[in-house]
Amino acid sequence: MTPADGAEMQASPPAIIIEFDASMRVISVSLEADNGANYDLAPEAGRSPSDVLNVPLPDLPAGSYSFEWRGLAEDGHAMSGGLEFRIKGE
Ligand SMILES: [Cu+2]
Repeated sequence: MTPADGAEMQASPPAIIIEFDASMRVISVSLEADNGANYDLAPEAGRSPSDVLNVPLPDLPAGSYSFEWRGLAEDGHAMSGGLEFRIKGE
């Protein structure tokens, strides 16, 4: 996963990238900041099955962020996950 869960970084990452063990149809993603801001994001693959979730990010201000995804595995099982990261700024 990029960034790693719990990562602290100096600058906004260009994207969130998560590699799956098998193909996943990601249905929704969400990114929420600790100031309550929500970001409207979309996976690069849209809702097509892929073994990599790549979510391009806007330039995010300093703060703590919580990212979540939900999807369906190839066998139809509902899956979800997430990660948290912090941007410290300059
Ligand atoms: Cu399953």
